[in-house]
Amino acid sequence: MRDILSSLGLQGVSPGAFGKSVLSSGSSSELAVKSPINGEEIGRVRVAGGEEYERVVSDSVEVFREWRKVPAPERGEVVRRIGLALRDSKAKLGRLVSAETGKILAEGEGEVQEAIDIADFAVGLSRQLYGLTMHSERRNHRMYEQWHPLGVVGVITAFNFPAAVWAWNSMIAAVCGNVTLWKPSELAPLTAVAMNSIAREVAKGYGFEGVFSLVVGNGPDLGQKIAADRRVPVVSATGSCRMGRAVAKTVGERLGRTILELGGNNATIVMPDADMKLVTAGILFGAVGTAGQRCTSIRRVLAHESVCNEVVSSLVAAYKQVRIGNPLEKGTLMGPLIHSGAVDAYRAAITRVPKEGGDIVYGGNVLPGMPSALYVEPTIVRAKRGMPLLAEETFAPILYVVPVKDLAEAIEVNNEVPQGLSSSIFSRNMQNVERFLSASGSDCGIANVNMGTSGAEIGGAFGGEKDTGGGRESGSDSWRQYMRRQTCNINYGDDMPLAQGVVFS
Ligand code: UN1
Repeated sequence: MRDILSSLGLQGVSPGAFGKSVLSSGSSSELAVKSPINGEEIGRVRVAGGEEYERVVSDSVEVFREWRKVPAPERGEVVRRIGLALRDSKAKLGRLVSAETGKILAEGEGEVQEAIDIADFAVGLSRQLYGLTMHSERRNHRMYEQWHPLGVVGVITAFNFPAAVWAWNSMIAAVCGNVTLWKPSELAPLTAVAMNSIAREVAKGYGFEGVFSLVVGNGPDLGQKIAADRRVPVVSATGSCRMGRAVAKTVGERLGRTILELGGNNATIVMPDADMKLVTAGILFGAVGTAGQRCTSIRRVLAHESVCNEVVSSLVAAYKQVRIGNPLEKGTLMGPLIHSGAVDAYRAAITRVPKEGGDIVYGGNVLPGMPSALYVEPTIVRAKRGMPLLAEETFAPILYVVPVKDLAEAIEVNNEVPQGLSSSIFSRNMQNVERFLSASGSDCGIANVNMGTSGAEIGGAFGGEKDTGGGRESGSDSWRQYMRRQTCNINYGDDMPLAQGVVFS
């Protein structure tokens, strides 16, 4: 790990404030980063103090003034190079993601791939920031809309996707002509420093190092500073609903924009006509992948009562095969949880299961004798509709299987939680599928068929409704949120006709 860190430029205490240049003085407070794999310290980052924050933001504003003048396809060229640089370091970065978050290597590398993919997407997008042209109702007039960059985009990310979520935001923001101010999770700042440094190094070659700035904090202070800062017109935040509410309130007070991607409580519906092989494989990845710590993780299975027992027994058989251990070792499917607070939340939920009328049919224990105290068993609970636990997102691998009598009830249960990120259905019946996808079907931002709820591709818009916050990041037309729309009217005639036929003379 030490070699990997030093080859990514992370030796000793890494600086935690990057504006137009690396700021290393200022705050003396350091963040020790411990790997959840074995509790060992893998690195240190200096926390950005108030003065450094000020410098970084004023640098960002200054860099934006120039960056916005660079033609979008040229900005795309910078991002293309970043994608190439990420490819060169994919293996190392993937290992660092795994070491810092505890996700298995395949998922660590997959996350870096997600960053590469969005860079490629953004390159194409840099030539496609289209606006519409409308026919004016006034003679000799032209009306059209164009899109301009907004400025400094604040990006607050969570520990579980310490590379990809920043990339979704910053690669798109960059081709749109914005600069990004990143505040990563204090649980995964090393990946942030490494990713950001790669982007900065490439941008530096074009004289624009400060397009990608970074401030590492410890606790909510810096996030709140960003939320309150009028120099940051848009704040994209990923994390808990509690964090999102605080950010939205502060940004809302100054009438800024937010792009929120908050909690999920995702369900998959299993109909009697489903392909059980797909059901088991899809749910296994969705519920156990990343140790249940994706906001898209499957938390609830809504199984038709006629297949509920079959679903449970095939999942139990699959769960028995899951190798839990060091995520850096080949063959491991599940690593540790991120920290002791996550283990406490897992335990607290497990304790509530019988009290609320549920039955633990698999797992339920924290594993002894592991390299750290953060390894838990993936857990399957037979649950009943209405259990309060079902409305909550516990960021751990606990899966609730709820029997439902028909599709209508399944959709109701799918939608009766506060969150609305992702959802899916397993069925080979097109009526079931289309009803699930219809306006009276799933109310979530993502609706999948014959697959789980997690593992979205970057090409689609990513995000969800209700308590998930309503934001959309990544693909499709999410770029529009990082730009301001300007409607332009041009009179190329010799008269002054007014709209709506108004005569003013
Ligand atoms: C998250 O957990 O915040 O769809 C993002 C997925 C990943 C992204 C998850 N591509 O599971």
